[in-house]
Amino acid sequence: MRRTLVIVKPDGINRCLIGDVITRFEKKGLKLIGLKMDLLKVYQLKDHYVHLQDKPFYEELLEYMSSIPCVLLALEGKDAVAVVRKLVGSTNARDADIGTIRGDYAMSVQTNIVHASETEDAAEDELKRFFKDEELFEYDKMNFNWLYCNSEQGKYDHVENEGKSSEAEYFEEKEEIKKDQENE
Ligand code: IDP
Ligand code: MG
Repeated sequence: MRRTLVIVKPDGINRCLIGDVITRFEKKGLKLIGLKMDLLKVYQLKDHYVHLQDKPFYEELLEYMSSIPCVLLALEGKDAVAVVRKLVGSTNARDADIGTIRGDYAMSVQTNIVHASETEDAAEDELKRFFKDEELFEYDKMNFNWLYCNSEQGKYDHVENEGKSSEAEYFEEKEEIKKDQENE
């Protein structure tokens, strides 16, 4: 399972979209493992947006992102980083696909409702930047078995570790044990 960061930005808060944004991720099947409101500090944002420091809109971006509190979500799921980026849509909300958060709710390249980590490495760095270890939770979710098949849940990892290569071999072995037991 992978983890990723989403920030409901100041325009998302002002446009009363916190609930809708969380609902979209929840309904997709992403697991909420951290949630909080925070006024982002300029020093945090300077790290967060270091890749944009030479852009003409950089100062305005820092000002906008630190203007009022944001809502931060840590989400977990298989391929969570890519799945969440897909749900969020492209940066310029006017070009974003309908059905995505930005495509459905925004009109701007800057005030585009949410931030979502771009890569798995970035996600790990960003989660560390905005969440303390004790603010991220591990817990069982009731619908987990309906969301992922057994192999996607890593149920056969131990078999592979024992030198078996596949789910099929695991079942073959289980069948053999069953037959042996019947013959005893
Ligand atoms: P992303 O949010 O889709 O990952 P990035 O290129 O990483 O896009 O940019 C970070 C944020 O900077 C955007 O979400 C947006 O708020 C702002 N931004 C990006 N490009 C522009 C621009 O051309 N004008 C104004 N703001 C921009
Ligand atoms: Mg980005």
